[in-house]
Amino acid sequence: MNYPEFTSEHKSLMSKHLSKEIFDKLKTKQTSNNYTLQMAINSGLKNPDSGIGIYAGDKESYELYQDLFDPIIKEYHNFNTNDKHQSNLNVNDLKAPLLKDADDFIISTRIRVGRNLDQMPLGPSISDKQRNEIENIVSSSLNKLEGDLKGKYFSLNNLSKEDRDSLIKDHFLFKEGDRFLEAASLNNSWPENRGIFHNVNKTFLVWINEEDQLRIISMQKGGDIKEVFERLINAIKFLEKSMSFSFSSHLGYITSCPTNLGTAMRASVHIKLPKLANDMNKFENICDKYFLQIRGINGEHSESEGGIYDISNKRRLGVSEVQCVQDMYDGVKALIEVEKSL
Ligand code: ADP
Ligand code: DAR
Repeated sequence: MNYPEFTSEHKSLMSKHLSKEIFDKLKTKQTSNNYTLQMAINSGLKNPDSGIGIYAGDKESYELYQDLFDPIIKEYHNFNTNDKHQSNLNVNDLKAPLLKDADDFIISTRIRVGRNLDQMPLGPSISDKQRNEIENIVSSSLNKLEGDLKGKYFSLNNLSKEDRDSLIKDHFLFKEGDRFLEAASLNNSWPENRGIFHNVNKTFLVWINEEDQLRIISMQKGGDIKEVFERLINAIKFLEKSMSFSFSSHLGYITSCPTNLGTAMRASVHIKLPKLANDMNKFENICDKYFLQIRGINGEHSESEGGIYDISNKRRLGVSEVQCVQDMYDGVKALIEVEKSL
């Protein structure tokens, strides 16, 4: 493999930090899962518009290729090589009384975490056999859930196109892997061993073998952020009884994309802010102050519609799960106050 010819088109943190010196040091290495530097950066090379441009194929990748991952993690998360990550999933530490205007502005609330099984490589380098094993381990555990988490697992192969499209339209199911995931080998053998578990009310869902091996999701209409968080915590604690998730004291929960490291949590609301939508400078300044990210309402790389935005925490690594949700709550409260004042 020759040193890539990066051009001004390449916008990713990978292209910014992959010097010829680092490339020459890492280009012949491979992890115990035979995951190479070329595999790690392929998505960023094939998609020059990538923001990050690199994926890990296993927990080992973050150490073996740390000369490249560390400056990317530092720039994205403001997190240093020797920093430690602390998890906190105690809902009692969250200060989030129901916002009195919640239902006037907040259409829905969703909090998700990514998880990967400790004994497996990550999605970019797992085999078809391992992906099948993961689906069996996770779905059989989920099918033992009781109470309001009780539900059913649906493999993509067993869902009609109409049902798949309806679940995607209603924001419950992932879209088929995009070109970034495709070039990272995360769509390999699609749709085999991919699927979704959900309870009757679709307030608790788990995606299996998308970008991470699990995406554990709690969501509901309205703005009761604490109730959504509590349901997610209960589900995580149940799953932890029957499976061990990949975790390190430095990087927290290990994920295929470095942007999700740490808590692997995105806590979001779909919120109506039509007046702030007319003053994006003010809107973005408030979001920056509260460490919030603005997205469209159909997931990543989508646009806002009708003055409705997906607002979520930007910080994931070096802060706890409680802090991620607190960031989102405090920011959403501030946005509503400003929207009301305009
Ligand atoms: P992730 O948050 O897991 O990284 P995306 O941002 O792509 O994934 O969103 C996945 C799906 O979840 C999309 O259909 C998106 O519209 C939906 N979604 C995200 N946040 C909310 C929310 N607060 N309420 C309803 N749906 C949401
Ligand atoms: N599209 C890739 C990943 C960005 C972060 N989003 C994830 N992980 N879904 C990029 O490098 O832009």
